[in-house]
Formats: sequence, C-alpha cells, structure tokens
Amino acid sequence: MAEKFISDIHLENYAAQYETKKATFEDMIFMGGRKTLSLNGTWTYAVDQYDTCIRQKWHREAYVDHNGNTLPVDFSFEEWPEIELPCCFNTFAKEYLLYEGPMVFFKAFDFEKNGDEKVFLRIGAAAMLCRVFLNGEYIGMHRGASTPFFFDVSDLIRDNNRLLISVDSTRRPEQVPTENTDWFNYGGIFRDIEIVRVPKVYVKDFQIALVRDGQFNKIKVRVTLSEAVSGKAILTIVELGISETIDITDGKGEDIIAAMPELWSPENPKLYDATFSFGEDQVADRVGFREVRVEGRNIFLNGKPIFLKGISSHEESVAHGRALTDEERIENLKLAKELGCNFMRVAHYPHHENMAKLADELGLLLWEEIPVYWAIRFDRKETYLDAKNQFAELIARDFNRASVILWSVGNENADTDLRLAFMKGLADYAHEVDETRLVSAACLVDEAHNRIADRLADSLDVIGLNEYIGWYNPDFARLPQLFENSQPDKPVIITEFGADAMKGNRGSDQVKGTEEYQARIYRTQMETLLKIDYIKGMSPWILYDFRCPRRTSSIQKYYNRKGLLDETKTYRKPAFYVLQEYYRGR
Ligand code: GCB
Repeated sequence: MAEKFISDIHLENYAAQYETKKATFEDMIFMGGRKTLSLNGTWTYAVDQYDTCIRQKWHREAYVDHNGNTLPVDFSFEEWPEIELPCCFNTFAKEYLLYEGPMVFFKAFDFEKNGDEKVFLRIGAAAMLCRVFLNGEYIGMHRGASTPFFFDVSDLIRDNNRLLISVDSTRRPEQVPTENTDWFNYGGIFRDIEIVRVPKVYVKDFQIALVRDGQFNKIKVRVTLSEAVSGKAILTIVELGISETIDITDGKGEDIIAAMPELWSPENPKLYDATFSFGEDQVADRVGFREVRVEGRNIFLNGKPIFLKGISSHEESVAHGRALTDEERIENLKLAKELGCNFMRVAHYPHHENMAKLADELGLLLWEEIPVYWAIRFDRKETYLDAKNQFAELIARDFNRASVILWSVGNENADTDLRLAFMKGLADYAHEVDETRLVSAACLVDEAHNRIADRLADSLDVIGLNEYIGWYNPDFARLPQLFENSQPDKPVIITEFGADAMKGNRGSDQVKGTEEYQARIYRTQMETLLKIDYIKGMSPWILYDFRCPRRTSSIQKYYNRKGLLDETKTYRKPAFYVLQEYYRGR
C-alpha cells in the first residue's frame, strides 16, 4: 500500500468488496398469504453523488481510517431530510428529476423476534444496484431494477434496528438494461420494503397450474421447502373439494390431482383460493386454471383458438414514475379493456407483481418481459447471469398467475451469434422451468430482405415482431410484402407498430406528429395485419405517452408520443378510437 494511502479516497476499486452476498432467485421465498411487517413510510435520505456511503463504509456509523483513527463523519442519518418510501426519487422532488446515481436511505425500526423463526428483508424492487446494511453489517446486494429480492436477517435483527440502503441508478453498459434505452431511467426503492417472518422450515416455492394435456381435468402442484426434510403437506382448494396430502421428500414435493375447475379466461376470470401447509408453515394463493398452447400457427386458450387483441404499456404515471399505485394499475388495465383488448404486453421489464394479480382478477392476458433490450453486452458472461437471474426472479414471482401466458426474453436485438446464444439460453431456461407458458421475444424485421427471419425464432413458441412501417419506414407497400415474403412455422404477434402524435396537434394525415397521421397509420396497419392468417395477435406501441430522454423534438418534449392517450391518461387521441373499432369488431 502506498504511503499516505487513504482507502476511501484513493481506492479506485472500492466497490469490489460489495460484490459478495448477491441476492438471487435462489434466495426467494413464496409470499402468497404471508403477513409481513411493512417498512414502507417515512425514511431519511441523502443524495450521495460520489458514492461516499460505500467508499467510507457509513454503515459502521463511524469513520475509521485504515490506521484505526476515528475521523469526523460525513452523514447524520437521523437528521437527514425525510422521504416516503417506496417511491422513484426522480418524481419525489423537482430537483431530482434528472438525477442518476446513488441515493442513501435510512430507517430505524423496532422488532420483536419470536423463538427460532427465520426473518427476511424483502425489497420489491430497487433501481438499479442496491446494497443493504443492517445494524452495522453489510448484508448483501442486488442487481436489476425490477424484480424482488430477499436477505436472511435472522441473526442480525434485534429489538432496535438501523437499516441503511444505498441504491445506485447509474446506467452502465454491462447492466440489464444497458445504458441506452427508449424509456426514462427512474431510480430508487420504488416497491414495497418489508420484513417477512417464517418458521424454521418454510415454503420457498409453491407452484400450481392446470396440466397442459388438453384434458382440463388435472392440477399439478410443485413445492420446494427451505430444508431437505420429509413429511406430509396438505393442499386445500375448498371450492373444488380438494384436500390432498402431498408427500414431501428431501424438501421437495410434486403431485397431480384430479379436478374439474371452471377454466380461467379473459371473459371468465374465475379464481380459486388455494392453501398449502407443511409443518408450521402455511401459504395461500388465489389462482386461475387455464391452458395455453401453440399448434401450427395457432395459439389456443383452453382448447380454442385465440386472437390476442392487445396493447403495449410501460409502467409509468406522471405523479409517481414507475411507483404506480394499485389505482393507477387498475386504471391502465381498464383503459386496455375500454380499447377492447384481451391482452397486454407489459414492456420492457417486469412490472409490479400486483399488475398480474389484478389482470388475474379483471381478466386480461399478459406478456411479461425482461429488459434484454437493444444492445446488451451479449459477449459478457456476468451480463448473461444477471439477465437470467432477473428472468428467474420474475418467473418464480409470477408462476401462479393465470393471466401471464407469455414470457419474453427480450426486445429488438440484432441477430448476431453472441446474441443468439445469450437469448437462446434464456428461452431454453424458461421452457425448462415452466411447461405451462409460451416463450417469445420482440424481434426485428430482416430489413434487407423485408421478411421475418430471426434465428432466435427456432427457440421460441411465438414470434414477436416489431415493425414501424408508416413511421420509421414510410413505404406502406412494404407491409403486405413483408408478410408475403415470410413463411413462419409458428404464430406471429405484431408486438409493436405505431406513430408519434402530440395531443391536440391536428392537421393533415400526411404530416408526421399529427393525430391524423397516427390514426391513419393505425387504420392502414390494421387493414393489412388482420388479413394475414399467421398473425395471431398484436400489441401496438403504446397505451399512453411516456417519458423518454431521447425524444427532444417540438412535438415530443422528452416524451415518446406514440401513446393512444397522452401521459395524463385522460386524453384519448383519435387512434384510440380507430383501434377500438377494429378490436370491438373482431
Ligand atoms: C421500439 C422499441 C420501443 C420504442 C419504440 C419507439 O421498437 O421497442 O421501446 O419506444 O420502438 O417509439 O421507437
């Protein structure tokens, strides 16, 4: 070590010591039916632009240099200003709108531990890099902005606790998503923070679904416990008269149970209350039973061919950024219903778990996606593992949601060898762990030959296709040609088409940016798309305008204006009614 070396200001690689204790999907706990202690509410915070919390190890609550000298500290947790969590810090105060970087949050809380129970800290989502410290100790980190993560705090939690969390929203090329996206980079702890108590042996994972064999008369249950114990578990679904004993061996159990549930569908979103207990632990879920499968170029829901009348949506509101309230989620789902949709593509990252729960209740099919978006570092192993972990966290979180019928492994990625290996790995993973859903990706058109030709399609059940004919590519003659030039051997969903239109910008339907131009694109697209027999659905881009730093023109003003509604979700552009007419007529 050089003389006069002061670690917190000279150590360039200061963050390396926090690459340990990564929270992954393997640390997840099944949450259905669990009572938790919410840590939402008032916290204190500091903007930590230079990452000093991490460099100086603020969690030690003292500043001790490497010679053991105690120095004056640069924080005062209790006296920092207050913030209500969860939230996106960009919408919390005007001065933070464009802030990207670390912010540090502090909360003191009391807790009473019961016997030998296990105690976990769960964070619903923190964007993007999160490092957590409890009572002076580093307890772990998480990567990925949109999935939940857990830390075992059983040994550290005490009567009076001090929780310090550093969340860094810096965009980085090696992250998932990478530094360049077409959406706003909201930062912060923007989903629930809670303490979960479980017995010593607890249910880690509980999966329940209809068996996909075209019979609709069997339910499959799969369980993983926290320890390799054996014994008997009980599954109860009162309404179906099910009270089944399931053998657990070495912490695992699997059973197929005869049952004739009323099938879940958008028209009949029937849900059943299921409870599962083993030893001292009991979990519960409200689940629907449906079957989705592909045969040839058709998608079947409960044995009947289905056309997915959809719309894409970001997770955003003007007031809350990505930290939507349940009311705002319901508003989005109802807008989709008003459009005549039976399907929504929730792009481009996992939305809050309540989105799928509400879609289960209200009856909408969902496409869920991970942010493998544009030019990810496909060459980098750690980036792959990060993407795969986010995917695994999403699948584990939403496995029991009947509404979710499609997993998407990414969006608009150039068809290179490295990308193919990366995304094939993800698609194979989804097929391996989930036999109840379809796997897709939003692919690019092969522009040179104007056809659908993405090598990833071999690993997908359904081909998603983004085409912007009429917008990025003005030549409408290419649209029918594109489909004539293509012979897909599986169903295609047009995952995006669209056009910008600023609310109230009226004019000629030949002038880009007008509401009339957008409406014309919708009309012309629909006329063609509805005639192609292998197109089995669509999710045009997009339900409402969303914030986007890349969009600076006079009709954009830092918003992507391809919404059918404006960003306040109150103004319906004419294209909204155009799409509604086609969907209602179908
Ligand atoms: C796309 C992207 C989407 C963009 C959209 C656009 O293809 O998938 O994220 O926002 O186009 O408006 O260009």
